[in-house]
Amino acid sequence: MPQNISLTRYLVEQQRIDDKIPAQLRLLLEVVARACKSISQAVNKGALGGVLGTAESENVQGEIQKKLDIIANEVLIEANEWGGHLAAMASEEMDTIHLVPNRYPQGEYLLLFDPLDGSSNIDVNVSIGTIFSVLKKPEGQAGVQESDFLQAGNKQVAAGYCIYGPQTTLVLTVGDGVAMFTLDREQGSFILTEENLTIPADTKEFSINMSNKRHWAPPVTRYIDECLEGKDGPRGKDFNMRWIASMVTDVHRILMRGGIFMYPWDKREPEKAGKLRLMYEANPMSWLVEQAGGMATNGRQRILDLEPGKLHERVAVVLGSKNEVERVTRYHDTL
Ligand code: AHM
Ligand code: MG
Repeated sequence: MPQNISLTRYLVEQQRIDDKIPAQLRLLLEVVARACKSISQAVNKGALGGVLGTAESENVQGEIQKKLDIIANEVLIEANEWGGHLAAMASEEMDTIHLVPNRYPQGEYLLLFDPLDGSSNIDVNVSIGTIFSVLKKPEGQAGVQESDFLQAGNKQVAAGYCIYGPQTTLVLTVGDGVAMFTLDREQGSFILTEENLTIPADTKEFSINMSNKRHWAPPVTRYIDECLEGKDGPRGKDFNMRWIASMVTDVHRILMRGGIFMYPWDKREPEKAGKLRLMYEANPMSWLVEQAGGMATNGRQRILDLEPGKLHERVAVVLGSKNEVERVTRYHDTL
């Protein structure tokens, strides 16, 4: 791989290939990356920057907001409002969509994000991240409505996340494989550090919040029980478990070395499909995983084919190494 390719150069070169990244989309991705750099700085300062702890507010999901949830949300909005590449934004932290103010030109893209995923890890200095998904505004209409955002994940034109961990790393797809960039703080830019990330089809590592076991549906219990039986059980091998409670970090591990991640439906709130949000958590992560050769379902159907009914819709998530996700999905068919 050539050395020292910045995100900017990578995007320009991608744009030259069949105009794969139109100019507005390139600008959008650069702006999101710039916003992630600011969020990364705020995260790094921690207590010194007065950014830890809880704010006085709740978001639309009824969750108490952390100061950093709000800061990250504002950074992303302010960075993206004026460039002329966006028509509107939607976020986990905002009840409804945020239109680009009239004083700025309107672009053709819609941006969705979870500004700070893994909020419960902020105050304990464990990796957290920003997840984003980009859609095109439907053609031939003036203005933007919330319903314009309700497109299946297979309509995404770009998706990615930035993880704030020991390194700050941006992982991106525009539908042609997955590329990874590491923030070089001296240069102040994201540098390409890996291309064509690939998830192995088999794994010995699963990721699920085991404390919810008593609430799971039978196919999930069966799958995990079989893993726990180890090499003397039906799977014939020992499994390891990891659960970081930041989806962005758990999925990053899977992109790096394989594994299966699950946040399944459970019976505590049967009307909700699960905890995670379809449009700005499951869809972008599912596309990245598929682009890396993995698979993502809600236990029954491909996540990217689900037609969203509302902006903050929740979904059960099973994603990662293909053969394992296929197995869990098969168990849902037979139980
Ligand atoms: P958040 O977006 O409010 O941070 O919530 C989503 C997070 C995911 O990152 C993670 O996989 C999950 O919630 C952890 O949930 P739990 O605390 O139930 O294990
Ligand atoms: Mg989240």
